[in-house]
Amino acid sequence: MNSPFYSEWRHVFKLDPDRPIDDDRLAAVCSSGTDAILVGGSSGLTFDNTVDLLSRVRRFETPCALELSDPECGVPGFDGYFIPMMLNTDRGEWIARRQAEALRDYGRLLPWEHVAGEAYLVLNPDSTAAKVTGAKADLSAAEIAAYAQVADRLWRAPVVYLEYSGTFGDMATVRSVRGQLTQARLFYGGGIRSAEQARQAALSAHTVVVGNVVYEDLEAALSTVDAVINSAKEQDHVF
Ligand code: 1GP
Repeated sequence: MNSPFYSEWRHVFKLDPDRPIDDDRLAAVCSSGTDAILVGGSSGLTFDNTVDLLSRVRRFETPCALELSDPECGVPGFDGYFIPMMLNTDRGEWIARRQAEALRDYGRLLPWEHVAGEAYLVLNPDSTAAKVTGAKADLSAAEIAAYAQVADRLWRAPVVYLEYSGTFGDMATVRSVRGQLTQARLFYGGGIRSAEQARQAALSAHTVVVGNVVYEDLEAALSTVDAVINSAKEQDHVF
């Protein structure tokens, strides 16, 4: 079996189709040396704004994947698709119901060799993602580890995503989760606003996702790319 499309990704910029980004900023982000552009957001995604962003990113060679949380936004032509499944919510619609409805309607159209389930743990209670999904985000380290095992060992999800969106997470917890995973790849996202935070995240997770800072401080955003790639090289050298 071929390696999954995301298996080498260390650094990813996440862009939100619902947030304006001018051509210069988009060019800088896409030409930064990042491994991929991930298109996704917690609200305001439509078919039209998703197509628009994809077509603009396509002017560059950087791979581009979509987090497909709303089947209405199922735009063809991405290099890969992640289907988010929420771990820490009591609302079943976010665990499997919406996904089942999407597959009922669109499953036969999906390029399955480029599709991966993404088991999400939303850990910032103030984030839009937590509010939209009703996530119980205030978890102890032991609870986080247990949810990660559900995803990795029981669901065999290929990706576990620790989502601290908007706030920088606890790296000791992130490292501990990575150490317990048996087959899943660990994505970390949340609150990275500097090269140093990016470096710490790269030492803790397999893949580092950088979002908001792209829109707020481009220079800081761009500095995260080298920080992650260099940290990855250091680790490869050591191990
Ligand atoms: C959001 O995990 C990503 O889904 C990145 O988080 O926007 O806080 O960088 P930030």
